[in-house]
Amino acid sequence: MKLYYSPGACSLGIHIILEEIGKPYDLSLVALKEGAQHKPDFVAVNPKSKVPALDRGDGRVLTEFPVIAWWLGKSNPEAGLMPTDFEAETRCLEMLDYVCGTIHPQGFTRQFRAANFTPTEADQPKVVEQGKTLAAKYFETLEKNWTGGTYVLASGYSVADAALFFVEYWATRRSGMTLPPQLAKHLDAMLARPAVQRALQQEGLPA
Ligand SMILES: N[C@@H](CCC(=O)N[C@@H](CS)C(=O)NCC(=O)O)C(=O)O
Repeated sequence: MKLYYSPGACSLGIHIILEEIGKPYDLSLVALKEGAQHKPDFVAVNPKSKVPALDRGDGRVLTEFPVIAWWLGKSNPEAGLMPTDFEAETRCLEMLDYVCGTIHPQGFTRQFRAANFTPTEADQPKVVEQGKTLAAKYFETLEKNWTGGTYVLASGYSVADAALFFVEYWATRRSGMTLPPQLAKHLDAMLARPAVQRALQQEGLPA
């Protein structure tokens, strides 16, 4: 398998899942800051010009974080990263969707790519503030409705934790936000996992 990633991008969550699974895989750098996602060699891999993208080992590439996470979890059952109980699996997919479909784009893409949300440069600081406000609101929603223990699902550790981790990491390391208590504990629990430490180190990111 080969993961196309950019250091500190949302692909970090998939990188963590691969480290948790522990099977051999390669990393292929797509330097977003240099616009590598738009270069023909990567567009041939993922025409959407986004990371993560996962070559499953035979040239068949998967895109979209929730689907890659689900596929990795299901195809490596021994790693125990995708709940087997139907209700718990459904809740896992629900969490993946909330992180990747709402918190990431509405909360953080607004902060990191403000120009995508307004044609007027002078309005960009307002877009960044709006992103922070939304991200804080989404985190509060998770905090108030937390049904997990240490990890976000009541069923235990899963790919959903790797997803929640990357937005928590952005919030605290890039956005200067303070997480509500339960999410702060979740972030700490994730940082204590060797797989998370290895992924951060391999991407050259601070713990
Ligand atoms: N819907 C995609 C979104 C992935 C995404 O937005 N990735 C960002 C990095 S965090 C990216 O590749 N951005 C490149 C760009 O916007 O030019 C998913 O869930 O995988």
